[in-house]
Amino acid sequence: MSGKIVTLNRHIIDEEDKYPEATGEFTNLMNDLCFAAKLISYHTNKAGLLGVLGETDKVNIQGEQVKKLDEFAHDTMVKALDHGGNLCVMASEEEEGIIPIPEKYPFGKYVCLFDPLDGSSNIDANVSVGTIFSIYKRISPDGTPGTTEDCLQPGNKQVCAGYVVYGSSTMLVYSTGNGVHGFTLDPSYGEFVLSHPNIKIPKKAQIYSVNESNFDYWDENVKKYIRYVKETDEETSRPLNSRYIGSLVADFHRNLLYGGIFLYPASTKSPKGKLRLIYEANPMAFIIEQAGGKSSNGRMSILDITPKELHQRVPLYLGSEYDINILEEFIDGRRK
Ligand code: FBP
Repeated sequence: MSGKIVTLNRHIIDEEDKYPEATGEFTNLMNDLCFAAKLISYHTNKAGLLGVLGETDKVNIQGEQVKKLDEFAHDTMVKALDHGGNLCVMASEEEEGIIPIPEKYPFGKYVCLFDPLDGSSNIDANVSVGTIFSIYKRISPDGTPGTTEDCLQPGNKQVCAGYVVYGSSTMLVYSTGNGVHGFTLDPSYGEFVLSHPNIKIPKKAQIYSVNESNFDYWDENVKKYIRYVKETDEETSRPLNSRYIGSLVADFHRNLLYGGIFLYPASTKSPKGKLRLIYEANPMAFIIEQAGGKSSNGRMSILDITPKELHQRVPLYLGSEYDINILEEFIDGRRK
């Protein structure tokens, strides 16, 4: 590794120095989040040995059977974040309502929304999974318990977003609005070290990622776009290559680095889409737009949608601007 070694902690402190009004609360919050990620990474890597594979007897608000590792990741995030005095409220994919900060702890000025373990269907097969997080400043009065309204802010109000991918190595990728930076966990000394500074998505996609088994349930214009990416045309570098893992974090991370478009359209099976706006779509949209790409629900940027419910779903498209523009032209009929 040439040049200076920049740990995540050092990077966050340097980022915070850009904000003269900063109090250190954000740095503390990110440190707690980073600790949670290390603990989840350790358990994910050793899942088969620690008896955390398989299901619990619980069903979550999404109607999904809760996996043991889902539950572990959720509990770890809550326990790592609830007592530092940095948060006023949290929300998680695994919890129906908002997660209040216990009265015995101080109420901070930040809000954290998270998907503790994304890609649950892949856990037991040792396929990459992840954690997704989104951070806002509170809008309710300081010093009081946070509210649902604090959690339902549009994505363009995020002060930070990111994800951790537990794959061949564990990486944490985040942005505070000053570009996108990736850190690799060195398990030998337990530090996230800067390995991918200032990530920019390639200008054009070479990959498309979608669950094509839903093809028959899609809107005709979405079908037309998928047929378009599969046609042969050298001039526009088509066909795109098909890659789909079924873990949003893993599919997104690959496409961010290699250049690709991720699609989870609405369908007659899921008329509002499958993926959740506040702790899946918004953080990934923040990252892709910070990396020079574009997010969309087919008509507008994901970041401009005002959430109405905690577990609201949304059609989700993420990729380079060139590819998302073409997709939107198919969806609104400008392209046939
Ligand atoms: P959770 O695992 O957090 O519920 O996430 C949903 C998810 O697994 C995404 O990671 C992934 O992109 C999508 O669902 C896969 O859905 P499908 O199996 O319908 O293709």
